[in-house]
Formats: sequence, C-alpha cells, structure tokens
Amino acid sequence: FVTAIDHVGIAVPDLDAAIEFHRAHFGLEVAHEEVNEEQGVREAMLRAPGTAGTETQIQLLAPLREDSAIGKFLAKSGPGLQQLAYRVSDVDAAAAALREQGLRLLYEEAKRGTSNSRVNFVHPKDAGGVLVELVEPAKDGAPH
Ligand code: V0V
Repeated sequence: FVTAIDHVGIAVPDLDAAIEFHRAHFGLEVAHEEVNEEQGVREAMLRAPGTAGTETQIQLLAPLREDSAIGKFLAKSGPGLQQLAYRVSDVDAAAAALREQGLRLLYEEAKRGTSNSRVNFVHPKDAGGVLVELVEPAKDGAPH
C-alpha cells in the first residue's frame, strides 16, 4: 500500500535558520510552509529545484512548545532525522492492516497533516527504531 516515500522529517530548533541552511548548501527550495497547532509544529516542505513537488520532500519541523513531540525529541536527541513518511492511498486501510499485523499505531483515527493530508504514525519501537508516518495526500490534487 506504500506508493512513494513522501518525505523525510528533520527536527530543527529554528525553522528559518534551517531553511536557509538547506538553501545555501543544497539548493533546496521551500515548496510549502505552515503551522500545525495540533502537532505543535511550525514546518516547511523543501524540494529540489525544478521538481513539481510530487517527488520525495524534506520536512523541517520546529517546535511551537517544549512539550510537543518535536520539543521533546530535540531535548532528548538534539536536531536530526525524526521521521520517515510513506505515502499511501488510504491511511485508514493502511493503519488497519498494520494493526492487524500487531504494530502499534499512535492514533485511533488519522489526524490532519501538512496541506490537509491525513496522517497516522507507527510507534518507533514497533518499526525498527524509526518513527514511520503514513500520509494520505489531500484529494484536491495539490501535491503539497
Ligand atoms: C521517540 N523515540 C523515537 C522517536 N521519538 N525513536 C525514533 N524516532 C523518534 N522520532 C523513542 C524514544 O527514544 C524512546 O526510546 C521511545 O521512543 C519512547 O519515547 P518517549 O520519550 O517515551 O516518548 P515521547 O513522549 O518522546 O513520544 C514519542 C512519540 C511522539 C513517537 C510517541 O513523538 C509522537 O507522538 N510522535 C507522533 C507525532 C509527531 O511526531 N509529530 C511531529 C511531526 P527509549 O529511550 O525508551 O529507548 S508533525 C508531522 O509530521 C506533520 C504535521 C506531517 O508530516 O504532516
């Protein structure tokens, strides 16, 4: 049910500084930026120049609060890779299939992710130490 690697998420203390770092050293462009209050993040999706935005992107995640997922991650592990996100066509079906296989999903129901996508997560302890996100993109056709 995985159709693509949607994005790789990096926890950063300062979003603007991280955007500038990835622009200056790797030439990545900002495809999208938003605040997700529920997840406690200010975030940006970055893409390689000239790509439409359907390719794998880099998600920079900065905490809005210390007690958010990213705030806790930074306090414990420091800046770095925080998540791997698989694109799926149906997040509810994907979550149900993985639950059936004995993996713990973090949410009972999918939550709102970037650009009105629907997301759920596999617990990192059930996925080889990797926080795996499942992303069902919004149906409006906007890539991100
Ligand atoms: C924690 N652990 C991780 C981890 N976070 N391992 C790998 N990758 C991570 N990102 C380890 C941690 O070191 C512990 O291992 C163990 O899991 C339990 O951690 P904990 O400290 O007890 O738990 P918390 O309170 O740090 O919570 C961890 C989870 C939390 C994964 C449950 O971060 C969470 O709910 N994440 C899902 C939401 C999220 O990440 N939102 C921000 C992105 P030891 O020490 O016991 O061995 S928002 C987003 O992605 C959006 C909007 C989007 O893409 O659209």
